[in-house]
Amino acid sequence: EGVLVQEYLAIKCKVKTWSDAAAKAIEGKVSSGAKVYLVPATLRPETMYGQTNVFVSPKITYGIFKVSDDEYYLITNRGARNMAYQSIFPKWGEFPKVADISGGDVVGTLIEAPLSARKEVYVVPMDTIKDSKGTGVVTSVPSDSPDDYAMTIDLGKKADFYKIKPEWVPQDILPIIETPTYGNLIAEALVKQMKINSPKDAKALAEAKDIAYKEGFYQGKMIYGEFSGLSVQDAKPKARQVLIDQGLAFNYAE
Ligand code: A2H
Repeated sequence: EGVLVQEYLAIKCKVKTWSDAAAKAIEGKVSSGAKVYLVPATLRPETMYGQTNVFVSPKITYGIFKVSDDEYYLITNRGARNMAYQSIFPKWGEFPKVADISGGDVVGTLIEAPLSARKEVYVVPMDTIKDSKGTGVVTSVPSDSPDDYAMTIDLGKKADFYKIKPEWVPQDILPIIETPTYGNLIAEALVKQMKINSPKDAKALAEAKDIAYKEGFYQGKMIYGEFSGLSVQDAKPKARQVLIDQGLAFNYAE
Protein backbone atom coordinates (compact mmCIF):
# COMPACT_ATOMS: atom_id res chain seq x y z
CA GLU A 1 0.00 0.00 0.00
CA GLY A 2 1.41 3.37 -1.02
CA VAL A 3 0.70 6.65 0.71
CA LEU A 4 -1.21 8.08 -2.23
CA VAL A 5 -5.00 8.03 -2.17
CA GLN A 6 -6.64 6.27 -5.13
CA GLU A 7 -9.68 8.20 -6.33
CA TYR A 8 -12.00 5.68 -7.88
CA LEU A 9 -15.37 6.15 -9.47
CA ALA A 10 -17.82 3.51 -8.23
CA ILE A 11 -20.25 2.59 -11.01
CA LYS A 12 -23.77 1.39 -10.21
CA CYS A 13 -24.57 -1.55 -12.51
CA LYS A 14 -28.19 -2.53 -11.85
CA VAL A 15 -29.03 -6.22 -11.76
CA LYS A 16 -31.52 -7.04 -14.44
CA THR A 17 -31.69 -10.84 -14.19
CA TRP A 18 -29.97 -12.87 -11.49
CA SER A 19 -28.25 -16.16 -12.27
CA ASP A 20 -30.21 -19.11 -10.80
CA ALA A 21 -27.64 -19.60 -8.02
CA ALA A 22 -27.68 -15.92 -7.05
CA ALA A 23 -31.49 -15.80 -7.07
CA LYS A 24 -31.49 -18.71 -4.62
CA ALA A 25 -28.82 -17.12 -2.39
CA ILE A 26 -30.68 -13.83 -1.99
CA GLU A 27 -34.21 -15.23 -1.77
CA GLY A 28 -36.13 -13.53 1.04
CA LYS A 29 -33.15 -11.33 1.96
CA VAL A 30 -33.67 -8.33 -0.33
CA SER A 31 -37.03 -6.54 -0.20
CA SER A 32 -39.09 -7.23 -3.29
CA GLY A 33 -39.00 -4.43 -5.83
CA ALA A 34 -35.67 -3.13 -4.48
CA LYS A 35 -32.77 -2.57 -6.86
CA VAL A 36 -29.47 -4.36 -6.35
CA TYR A 37 -26.33 -2.99 -8.01
CA LEU A 38 -22.95 -4.56 -8.66
CA VAL A 39 -20.53 -1.69 -8.00
CA PRO A 40 -17.16 -1.89 -9.78
CA ALA A 41 -14.50 0.69 -8.85
CA THR A 42 -12.64 2.18 -11.82
CA LEU A 43 -9.83 4.69 -12.40
CA ARG A 44 -10.95 5.17 -16.02
CA PRO A 45 -14.62 6.29 -16.08
CA GLU A 46 -14.23 7.54 -19.69
CA THR A 47 -13.75 3.92 -20.79
CA MET A 48 -17.24 2.88 -19.64
CA TYR A 49 -18.40 3.25 -23.27
CA GLY A 50 -16.47 0.06 -24.02
CA GLN A 51 -17.67 -2.11 -21.13
CA THR A 52 -18.42 -5.67 -22.28
CA ASN A 53 -18.68 -7.55 -18.94
CA VAL A 54 -18.42 -7.21 -15.19
CA PHE A 55 -15.87 -9.44 -13.42
CA VAL A 56 -16.20 -11.00 -9.98
CA SER A 57 -13.86 -13.52 -8.38
CA PRO A 58 -15.14 -17.04 -7.64
CA LYS A 59 -12.63 -17.03 -4.74
CA ILE A 60 -14.27 -14.08 -2.97
CA THR A 61 -17.39 -14.08 -0.80
CA TYR A 62 -19.21 -10.82 -1.39
CA GLY A 63 -21.91 -9.16 0.67
CA ILE A 64 -25.16 -7.50 -0.26
CA PHE A 65 -25.43 -4.27 1.70
CA LYS A 66 -28.51 -2.13 2.26
CA VAL A 67 -28.02 1.50 1.22
CA SER A 68 -31.68 2.60 1.44
CA ASP A 69 -35.13 1.00 1.50
CA ASP A 70 -34.95 0.30 -2.20
CA GLU A 71 -31.21 0.09 -2.99
CA TYR A 72 -28.55 -2.51 -2.22
CA TYR A 73 -24.90 -2.85 -3.29
CA LEU A 74 -23.09 -6.10 -4.02
CA ILE A 75 -19.40 -5.55 -3.09
CA THR A 76 -16.70 -6.97 -0.80
CA ASN A 77 -17.02 -6.60 2.98
CA ARG A 78 -13.82 -4.57 2.88
CA GLY A 79 -15.20 -2.18 0.24
CA ALA A 80 -18.42 -1.76 2.24
CA ARG A 81 -16.49 -0.99 5.43
CA ASN A 82 -14.50 1.73 3.61
CA MET A 83 -17.69 3.18 2.11
CA ALA A 84 -19.24 3.36 5.58
CA TYR A 85 -16.67 6.08 6.42
CA GLN A 86 -17.32 8.03 3.21
CA SER A 87 -21.01 8.87 3.78
CA ILE A 88 -22.16 6.29 1.26
CA PHE A 89 -24.37 4.47 3.76
CA PRO A 90 -26.96 6.43 5.79
CA LYS A 91 -25.28 5.90 9.18
CA TRP A 92 -21.59 6.75 9.63
CA GLY A 93 -19.50 3.64 10.19
CA GLU A 94 -22.36 1.19 9.55
CA PHE A 95 -22.71 -1.06 6.50
CA PRO A 96 -25.74 -3.28 7.03
CA LYS A 97 -25.28 -6.65 5.33
CA VAL A 98 -28.37 -8.65 4.34
CA ALA A 99 -26.69 -11.60 2.59
CA ASP A 100 -23.39 -13.29 1.79
CA ILE A 101 -22.91 -14.52 -1.76
CA SER A 102 -19.97 -16.28 -3.38
CA GLY A 103 -18.60 -14.71 -6.55
CA GLY A 104 -19.13 -17.97 -8.43
CA ASP A 105 -22.86 -17.78 -7.73
CA VAL A 106 -23.09 -14.28 -9.23
CA VAL A 107 -21.56 -15.41 -12.56
CA GLY A 108 -24.21 -15.42 -15.30
CA THR A 109 -26.14 -12.49 -13.82
CA LEU A 110 -27.22 -9.89 -16.40
CA ILE A 111 -26.63 -6.25 -15.45
CA GLU A 112 -27.26 -2.82 -16.96
CA ALA A 113 -24.03 -1.16 -18.16
CA PRO A 114 -24.03 2.65 -17.65
CA LEU A 115 -22.82 4.65 -20.71
CA SER A 116 -21.82 1.51 -22.58
CA ALA A 117 -22.54 0.90 -26.24
CA ARG A 118 -23.84 -2.46 -24.93
CA LYS A 119 -26.78 -1.69 -22.68
CA GLU A 120 -26.68 -5.03 -20.87
CA VAL A 121 -23.69 -7.22 -20.07
CA TYR A 122 -23.03 -10.47 -18.18
CA VAL A 123 -21.10 -11.08 -14.99
CA VAL A 124 -18.18 -13.45 -15.65
CA PRO A 125 -15.29 -14.79 -13.52
CA MET A 126 -11.79 -13.33 -13.07
CA ASP A 127 -9.57 -15.20 -10.58
CA THR A 128 -6.95 -12.47 -10.30
CA ILE A 129 -9.26 -9.91 -8.66
CA LYS A 130 -7.85 -8.84 -5.31
CA ASP A 131 -10.06 -8.72 -2.25
CA SER A 132 -7.74 -5.99 -0.94
CA LYS A 133 -8.55 -3.38 -3.57
CA GLY A 134 -11.60 -1.37 -4.59
CA THR A 135 -14.91 -3.20 -4.29
CA GLY A 136 -13.70 -6.58 -5.62
CA VAL A 137 -15.96 -6.01 -8.62
CA VAL A 138 -14.23 -4.91 -11.87
CA THR A 139 -15.65 -3.52 -15.12
CA SER A 140 -14.25 -5.26 -18.18
CA VAL A 141 -13.06 -2.90 -20.91
CA PRO A 142 -11.06 -5.16 -23.25
CA SER A 143 -10.26 -2.35 -25.68
CA ASP A 144 -8.19 -0.44 -23.12
CA SER A 145 -7.20 -2.74 -20.25
CA PRO A 146 -4.69 -5.55 -20.99
CA ASP A 147 -5.96 -7.57 -17.98
CA ASP A 148 -9.51 -7.34 -19.26
CA TYR A 149 -8.45 -8.20 -22.81
CA ALA A 150 -6.45 -11.29 -21.75
CA MET A 151 -9.35 -12.50 -19.60
CA THR A 152 -11.89 -11.87 -22.38
CA ILE A 153 -9.89 -13.97 -24.85
CA ASP A 154 -9.41 -16.81 -22.33
CA LEU A 155 -13.10 -16.86 -21.40
CA GLY A 156 -13.99 -17.00 -25.10
CA LYS A 157 -11.63 -19.95 -25.69
CA LYS A 158 -12.46 -21.94 -22.56
CA ALA A 159 -16.12 -21.29 -21.86
CA ASP A 160 -16.69 -24.86 -20.59
CA PHE A 161 -13.73 -24.69 -18.23
CA TYR A 162 -15.02 -21.43 -16.76
CA LYS A 163 -18.62 -22.78 -16.67
CA ILE A 164 -19.96 -19.87 -18.72
CA LYS A 165 -21.81 -19.54 -22.01
CA PRO A 166 -19.55 -18.23 -24.82
CA GLU A 167 -22.20 -15.73 -25.87
CA TRP A 168 -21.84 -13.99 -22.47
CA VAL A 169 -18.39 -12.70 -23.50
CA PRO A 170 -18.45 -10.59 -26.68
CA GLN A 171 -15.27 -11.07 -28.72
CA ASP A 172 -15.91 -8.20 -31.14
CA ILE A 173 -14.27 -5.36 -29.29
CA LEU A 174 -15.37 -1.78 -29.90
CA PRO A 175 -12.57 0.81 -30.29
CA ILE A 176 -13.25 3.83 -28.06
CA ILE A 177 -9.84 5.53 -27.71
CA GLU A 178 -7.21 6.25 -30.38
CA THR A 179 -3.54 6.30 -29.33
CA PRO A 180 -0.55 7.44 -31.42
CA THR A 181 1.65 4.39 -30.80
CA TYR A 182 -0.77 1.46 -30.35
CA GLY A 183 -3.78 2.32 -32.51
CA ASN A 184 -7.37 2.15 -31.30
CA LEU A 185 -7.29 -1.20 -29.49
CA ILE A 186 -4.29 -0.61 -27.24
CA ALA A 187 -4.91 -3.60 -24.97
CA GLU A 188 -5.00 -6.06 -27.86
CA ALA A 189 -1.91 -4.47 -29.46
CA LEU A 190 0.12 -4.75 -26.24
CA VAL A 191 -1.01 -8.28 -25.37
CA LYS A 192 -0.07 -9.44 -28.89
CA GLN A 193 3.21 -7.54 -29.03
CA MET A 194 4.29 -8.84 -25.63
CA LYS A 195 3.07 -12.38 -26.49
CA ILE A 196 0.90 -12.62 -23.39
CA ASN A 197 -1.00 -15.91 -23.61
CA SER A 198 -2.75 -16.08 -20.27
CA PRO A 199 -4.59 -13.83 -17.82
CA LYS A 200 -2.27 -15.34 -15.18
CA ASP A 201 0.89 -13.89 -16.79
CA ALA A 202 0.98 -11.33 -13.98
CA LYS A 203 4.41 -9.84 -14.63
CA ALA A 204 3.91 -9.11 -18.33
CA LEU A 205 0.36 -7.92 -17.71
CA ALA A 206 1.54 -5.47 -15.05
CA GLU A 207 4.00 -4.03 -17.58
CA ALA A 208 1.34 -3.88 -20.32
CA LYS A 209 -1.07 -2.21 -17.88
CA ASP A 210 1.51 0.43 -17.08
CA ILE A 211 2.14 1.24 -20.75
CA ALA A 212 -1.59 1.18 -21.60
CA TYR A 213 -2.41 3.49 -18.73
CA LYS A 214 0.29 6.06 -19.57
CA GLU A 215 -0.26 6.01 -23.32
CA GLY A 216 -4.08 5.85 -23.12
CA PHE A 217 -4.48 8.47 -20.44
CA TYR A 218 -1.84 11.02 -21.53
CA GLN A 219 -1.91 10.58 -25.33
CA GLY A 220 -5.30 9.05 -26.02
CA LYS A 221 -8.18 10.70 -27.83
CA MET A 222 -11.83 9.66 -27.55
CA ILE A 223 -13.27 8.26 -30.79
CA TYR A 224 -16.62 7.07 -29.44
CA GLY A 225 -19.46 8.60 -27.43
CA GLU A 226 -20.49 12.14 -26.58
CA PHE A 227 -16.90 13.25 -25.86
CA SER A 228 -15.54 11.95 -29.14
CA GLY A 229 -12.71 14.23 -30.34
CA LEU A 230 -11.63 15.24 -26.83
CA SER A 231 -8.40 14.09 -25.24
CA VAL A 232 -8.82 11.34 -22.66
CA GLN A 233 -7.58 13.74 -19.97
CA ASP A 234 -10.38 16.19 -20.81
CA ALA A 235 -13.03 13.50 -21.27
CA LYS A 236 -12.38 11.77 -17.93
CA PRO A 237 -13.91 14.43 -15.60
CA LYS A 238 -16.80 14.94 -18.04
CA ALA A 239 -17.67 11.25 -18.22
CA ARG A 240 -17.37 11.08 -14.44
CA GLN A 241 -19.81 13.99 -14.07
CA VAL A 242 -22.34 12.54 -16.53
CA LEU A 243 -22.40 9.28 -14.58
CA ILE A 244 -22.74 11.08 -11.23
CA ASP A 245 -25.50 13.38 -12.57
CA GLN A 246 -27.43 10.35 -13.83
CA GLY A 247 -27.24 8.85 -10.33
CA LEU A 248 -25.20 5.97 -11.73
CA ALA A 249 -21.88 6.58 -9.97
CA PHE A 250 -20.25 8.05 -6.87
CA ASN A 251 -16.72 8.88 -5.72
CA TYR A 252 -14.92 6.28 -3.66
CA ALA A 253 -11.38 6.63 -2.31
CA GLU A 254 -8.99 4.36 -0.47
B1 A2H B 1 -9.56 -0.08 -14.19
P1 A2H B 1 -4.96 0.28 -9.05
CL1 A2H B 1 -9.96 0.48 -19.20
N1 A2H B 1 -8.50 -6.37 -8.30
O1 A2H B 1 -10.92 0.12 -14.70
C1 A2H B 1 -7.88 -6.21 -9.49
N2 A2H B 1 -8.08 -5.15 -10.31
C2 A2H B 1 -8.93 -4.22 -9.90
C3 A2H B 1 -9.62 -4.30 -8.67
C4 A2H B 1 -9.37 -5.45 -7.85
N3 A2H B 1 -9.98 -5.61 -6.66
N4 A2H B 1 -10.42 -3.24 -8.53
C5 A2H B 1 -10.24 -2.49 -9.63
N5 A2H B 1 -9.36 -3.07 -10.47
C6 A2H B 1 -8.86 -2.61 -11.78
C7 A2H B 1 -10.96 0.09 -16.16
C8 A2H B 1 -9.52 0.24 -16.56
C9 A2H B 1 -8.69 0.16 -15.45
C10 A2H B 1 -8.98 0.44 -17.82
C11 A2H B 1 -7.62 0.59 -17.95
C12 A2H B 1 -6.80 0.54 -16.83
C13 A2H B 1 -7.34 0.32 -15.55
C14 A2H B 1 -11.60 -1.16 -16.68
N6 A2H B 1 -11.17 -2.33 -16.06
O2 A2H B 1 -6.57 0.27 -14.45
O3 A2H B 1 -4.16 -0.87 -8.61
C15 A2H B 1 -9.73 -1.55 -12.40
O4 A2H B 1 -9.48 -1.49 -13.79
C16 A2H B 1 -5.18 0.43 -14.62
C17 A2H B 1 -4.54 1.05 -13.41
O5 A2H B 1 -5.85 0.86 -7.96
C18 A2H B 1 -9.18 -0.22 -11.89
O6 A2H B 1 -9.31 0.70 -12.99
O7 A2H B 1 -4.13 1.26 -9.76
C19 A2H B 1 -7.73 -0.55 -11.60
O8 A2H B 1 -7.61 -1.99 -11.56
C20 A2H B 1 -7.26 -0.01 -10.27
O9 A2H B 1 -5.92 -0.36 -10.14
